[in-house]
Order: sequence, then structure tokens, then C-alpha cells
Amino acid sequence: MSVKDTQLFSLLDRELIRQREGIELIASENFTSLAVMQAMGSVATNKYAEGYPGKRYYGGCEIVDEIETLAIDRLKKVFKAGWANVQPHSGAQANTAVFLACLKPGDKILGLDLSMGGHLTHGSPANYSGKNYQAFFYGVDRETGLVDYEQLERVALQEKPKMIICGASAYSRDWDYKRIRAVADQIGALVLADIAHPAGLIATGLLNDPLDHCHIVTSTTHKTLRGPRGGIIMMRNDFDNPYGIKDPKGNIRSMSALLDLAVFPGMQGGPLEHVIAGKAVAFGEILDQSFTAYGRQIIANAQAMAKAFVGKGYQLISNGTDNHLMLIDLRNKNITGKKAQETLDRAHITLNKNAVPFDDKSPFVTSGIRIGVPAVTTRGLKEKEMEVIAALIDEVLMNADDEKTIERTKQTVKELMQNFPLYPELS
Ligand code: DSN
Repeated sequence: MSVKDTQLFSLLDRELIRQREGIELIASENFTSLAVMQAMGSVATNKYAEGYPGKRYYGGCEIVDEIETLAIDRLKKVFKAGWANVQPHSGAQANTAVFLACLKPGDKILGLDLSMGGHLTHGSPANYSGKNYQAFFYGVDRETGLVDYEQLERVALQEKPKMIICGASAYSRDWDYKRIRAVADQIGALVLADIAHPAGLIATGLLNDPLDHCHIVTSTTHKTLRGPRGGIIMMRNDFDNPYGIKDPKGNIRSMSALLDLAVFPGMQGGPLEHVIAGKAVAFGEILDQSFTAYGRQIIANAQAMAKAFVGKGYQLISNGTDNHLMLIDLRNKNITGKKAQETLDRAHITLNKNAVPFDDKSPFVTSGIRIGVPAVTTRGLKEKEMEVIAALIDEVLMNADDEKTIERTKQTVKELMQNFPLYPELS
């Protein structure tokens, strides 16, 4: 049976054109390889496989067992991890599974405040993590824009959370995981590093390695890792589990066993084996030497763009970047994050409005924008083009009510991006 759904597929054609013709600067997006997409669009989507390789609740799992084992083995190699789970449907699910394995409802957690660059799942009152657990927060220093490790330590020693969470969705600097672990050890807390954003740069050794210091590490797979949309959980070393449960023989279960149980059956049902197949492809690509060059180019591009914005009088939180993104405070430019995002969208430059630390505007308006370069780096743009993009953004923001500028920029963007083909195989 092959009935072409013209209504749906014409929408996908339009989305392909949108992606091709625009400049994609959302820090959490990327363009996967065609092979990753082929794996996701494969027959593996048809298979139910509740359980884990070799221990499934369904028949006919012998091949998806091999697919999932391949994904796990490759991921362990990428991060030199001792244990990994590739089933979480997303980064949020990965974090939820960690909480389920390690915490009881009402336990205290400590994370970076969402309004300071943190993530919804690190204790925001709007999220399960903030509703089910008692959440406390640390922030960034008002002057430097850097994580306030002294505040983190102060709150940790005072509140004694069971878990300290590090990682962010809008923070442009590297993390001192060793220092956070030292604080956690004073109070017997676990450390969870959520590396969803910089994971690809950590995998290639370009940023500090959290697996050396943090008990558990979670990530998404679709940002700098350039894989399919999904989540993962990893540990380098399994460890004595202070919250261990006893199996029928009275043995304490290892943390890896608890985490596996938390993902399934604790929180999810059948794993998405087609997405796990896509993860296996992506992890294979990361193991290729060329991925390190990609990581280096991401950082070079981000730094070139940051420098260009600073040169035009923009205020970058922490004055620059170590990773793939930058957070810009637009207050001295007299435009809100909301207006900036909406106006740039019309010029086919896609990014997101973002609260800046100590923002005086609501999260729906915001004073800032977040810019990330993983996607444009995948398309082959280099430092020279980063300067061009900064100039285009500046021109649109400084003429946000001028239709001619927006229209002219849209044409310039289209012409620029024609030089960097995206999925030419898809015609
Ligand atoms: N909030 C997403 C982002 O960083 O864009 C991640 O969940």
C-alpha cells in the first residue's frame, strides 16, 4: 500500500525549504546526517521491545537487541563511560529517570536557576522536578556572569540537598565539575551533570569532562551531539549506592540497575528502537576523527561571532563564550528579546528570545537573545560568515520597524545559504 499523503508531505517539503533558506541559530538545534534520519525512518519503528537487550517482554527482539547494544557500546566509547542507557525519549525523561532512581518525593535538590540560564527540569516550579521535590537554586554572579560557586556551596551546606544538578541551557562558559563534587562530598549529595547543550564538545575533549567527577551524566542527543531527538544517561563508574534497594536475595542493587529500572518500567514503556538506531549512527559518526574538527569549528565560530557582536557594542553575558552559544543582553540596544526574535524570524534568521540573569522582563518578553552556532557550523559556515551574520542581525535589530531592511536581509540570507547546501540528496 502506498498512498502518498500529499497534504503532509508538502508540509515536510516546505519545512525542508525553510531549513535550507534560513540561518539557523537556535543553540539547541542541529542538522543530523541523512543516515541518522534514514535510521529513524526505518522498520525499527514497528518493533515493541519493552525491557533491555536479552531481557525483553516481547518476542522477535533479537535484532533490535543488537541495535540497542550497538548504540550503548558506541556511546560508552564516545564518553569513556562504564555504563549507559540509551532509552530515554528526551533529556527531560533522562533527568526524570535519574530523580526517580535517586530521590524520594519531597527530597531536596539544588540546581542552576532557570532565570540564570538553568533548565526547566532542574527544579523549576512549573516542572515535575519542582513540584515533586523541594528545589533550591544557585545563580550566576551579577558582575562576571559566571556560575556563583560560592553561592552554590553556601546553599548546599545550609540545605543539604540529596542531589546537586549542574548544567544549563543558556550558559556560555565551561563548568568546574571538580569543585561541585567537592561541595557534594561535604554533605553526601549526588551530583548530576546535565550536559545536553555542550555534550558534543565534551565528547571531543574540548571542554571539561563531567564523567570524572559527577556521579551521573544525562544529555540529549540532538544538540551538539548531532543525533536524533532523544536522551541518554551515563556513568563512568558505578558506585556504592547510598539509596540502594534490596533485591529478593537481600543484595543492594547497583546505581546502574536502579537507573535502568527507573527508565523502564519506572517511567517509560516501549523504547523507540528507530530513534535508538539513529543514536547508534550518530555515536558512530562522533567516533570518527572529523567530529573533533567539527567541535573545534563550533568553538571558533562562536568566538568569532561573539567578538563581532562585542565590536558592535552588544553586551554578552560573561563577555564571551567557551562553548557553542552566547547570551546577549539587548537592554542597551532598546529592543526586547521577543521583538528581536520575531523580527529576525521574518528575515529568516532563527534564534530564541531568552531571559538574561537578573532580567526585569517576563519570560514571554525577555531582555535577551540566545545564539548558538552548531547548526550553521554543520552547514559549513566559518568565522568569516559569522561576522557577516552578526552584521545582518545588527542591521535588522537596529531597523526593526523597517520592512525594506527585513526584506533585503531575507534575500541576502537566502543567497548566502545557497552556498552551503543542506541535504542535496533530498533534491
Ligand atoms: N529548552 C531547550 C533548549 O535549550 O533550547 C532544551 O530543553
